[in-house]
Amino acid sequence: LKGIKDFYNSANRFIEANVQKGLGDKVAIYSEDEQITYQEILLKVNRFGNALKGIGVERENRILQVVYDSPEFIYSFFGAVKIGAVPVPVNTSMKPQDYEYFLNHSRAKVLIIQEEVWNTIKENRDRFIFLKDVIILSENGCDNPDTIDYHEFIRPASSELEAELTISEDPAFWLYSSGSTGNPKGVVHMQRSMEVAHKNYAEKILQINENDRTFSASKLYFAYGLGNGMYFPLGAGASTVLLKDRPTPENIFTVIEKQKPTIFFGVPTLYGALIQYVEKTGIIPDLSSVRICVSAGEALPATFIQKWKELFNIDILDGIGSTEALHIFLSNNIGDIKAGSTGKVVPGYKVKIVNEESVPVAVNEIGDLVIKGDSVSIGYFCNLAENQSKFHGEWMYTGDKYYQDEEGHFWYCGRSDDMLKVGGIWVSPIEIESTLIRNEYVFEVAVVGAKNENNLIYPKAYIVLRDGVEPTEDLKAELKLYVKQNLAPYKYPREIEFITELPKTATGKVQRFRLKQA
Ligand code: 3SK
Repeated sequence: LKGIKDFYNSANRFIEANVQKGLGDKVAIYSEDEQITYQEILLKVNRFGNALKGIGVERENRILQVVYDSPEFIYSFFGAVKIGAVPVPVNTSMKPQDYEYFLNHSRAKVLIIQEEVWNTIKENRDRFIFLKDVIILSENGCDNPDTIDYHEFIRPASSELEAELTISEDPAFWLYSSGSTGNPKGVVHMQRSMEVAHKNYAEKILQINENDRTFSASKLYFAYGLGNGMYFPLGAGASTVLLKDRPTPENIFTVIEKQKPTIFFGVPTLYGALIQYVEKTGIIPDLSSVRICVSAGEALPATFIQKWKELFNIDILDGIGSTEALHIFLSNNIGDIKAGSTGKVVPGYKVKIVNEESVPVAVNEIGDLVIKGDSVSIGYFCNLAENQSKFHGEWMYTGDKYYQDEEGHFWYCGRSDDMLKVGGIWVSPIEIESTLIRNEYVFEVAVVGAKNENNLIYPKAYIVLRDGVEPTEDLKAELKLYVKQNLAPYKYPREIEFITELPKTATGKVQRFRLKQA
């Protein structure tokens, strides 16, 4: 047939293939007290897909998902993908105006949403101009007018479904990328994207296999969590542990002890909180099931890697990815960890560090990190300006400043727009932060550029002190001296402000732009 390439539908690859391989009876999902097999997932995916078709959903229609980490997330995601529709998972703890933005911007025809979240936005329904049907997930049956109860929706639907004839470059799902400023961007991913990220990172770096059981503190609606908790384990015929609630040290440790994952995924702030919990309570949870831990989202302080190893005898692999790349493209390796660095290029990706003229810089020189690889997004939906600035042919500008050392390890120096030129010299706020975080009084720190009376930039440190430490002027002087003693003296923060918590995005990234405005 003219105009038709080889067919590829990722629902077949990640769900049906496991049943065909004979894993139908294997538990794929551990979710609270439920255990769900691959065969059960396949039937529910098929029913959801058929039910969507029943209300007129067609290929390429978007389905906005506001769904907790639960089996229903996986059924609705792959049910949509299987019929060629495009699931758009978003954060479940946003404000009403954010959901209005997601619904109108994505032009989703169908919304699947937790009942308590729907209750916060239902009065705005006539503002959702493309939305036709609302499917409600609730604990005890739903009595919301003009909506469809999820269980009623799938109950009459057939559990037999042939996948839509999509190709590897078809749009398969979107994720929204929050960025530090502006409206969220709809990042379009292809049918092949999950397979590529799985092959590159999950197989080659994590060495994931059928015996693994993953547990991600980062939620499925984030690019990081989506791989960690869904398509990495399913792609390997392994299992996933899902946690509906917001992660806390207590529930993370409880779930690990109960469900015994082999791979745990977190972000630096969470590792910090877990370490602090152990240090404060003196309770050392049993993490002996875990063979490797992973961190991403921002640079992981070397001290966390060391402390985690001392407490649990487990390594943390630090890496960096992006929503646009779908998952991690620079990473440390099992048995080859350089604490404080982001490691090396994940096989399957190509990476360059370039100057303002797009020319590669020398070893140890800071520049912009650009990457290419087959899991990189085909672009932002309806956002010409951002597409033009970010995507240059096959290469994508990550917006991160990096340098590479003689041994090929990459070192994070901050976002492109966070670098500070102090007295004509580039200063990395991250370098100052990673020095201050080693100080015994400091719990968290963010460094931004502030302006003096002559509009010249100087580094200012916002510091959250450890519990019980007094925020005195003497301590400020001591901390400045500490930086001067540990870094080139010109890098010391000219000003220090003690605050009770750092402003962060939902993914735990420090929002430096808010500190800059402070
Ligand atoms: O922030 C990251 O490092 C990351 C990692 C994996 C997938 C997505 C993201 C944003």
